[in-house]
Amino acid sequence: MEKTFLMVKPDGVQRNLIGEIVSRFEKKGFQLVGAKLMQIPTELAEEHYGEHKERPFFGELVDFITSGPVFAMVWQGDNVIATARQMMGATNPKDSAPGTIRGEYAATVGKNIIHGSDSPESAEREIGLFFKGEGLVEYNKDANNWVY
Ligand code: RTP
Ligand code: MG
Repeated sequence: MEKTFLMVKPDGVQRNLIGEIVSRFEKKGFQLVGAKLMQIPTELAEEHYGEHKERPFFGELVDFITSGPVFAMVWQGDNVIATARQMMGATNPKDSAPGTIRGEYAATVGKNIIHGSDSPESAEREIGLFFKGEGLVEYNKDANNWVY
């Protein structure tokens, strides 16, 4: 089953949006298989955003993502990587559609609430970086097993 790495950024945690964001992915039908509230060490932030090392905003990006706790998650489901990106909305909130997470809750590109892996390769890399093969669970979600 496809997995992706999603993370509520420090601005989302500060603004009490963890529940709202988790709720959107739960209601969509994806399955949460790992989660933790954590403060990202600088080295991990630099590695996570390594593709942007040469960009002018790199320093600001690392400072921001390490500025407070984040809520790191792994979700699974069919096409979860691309669908989560659609649910997040465009990187720059000026372009993100109403109804998307960034479209509803973010106003600036530097503080855009949520991170999501952008390809199967980055999902595997980021899950490895943040969960190191630990802390993920496997379980069935069949309501008929427990509702009655
Ligand atoms: P993310 O990696 O955080 O999920 O965001 P993304 O894929 O939608 O966007 P990406 O191109 O990977 O950029 C990573 C983060 O860098 C910040 N950024 N700032 N000042 C700027 O022009 C600028 N451009 C990008 C954003 O916070 C973006 O989420
Ligand atoms: Mg990205």
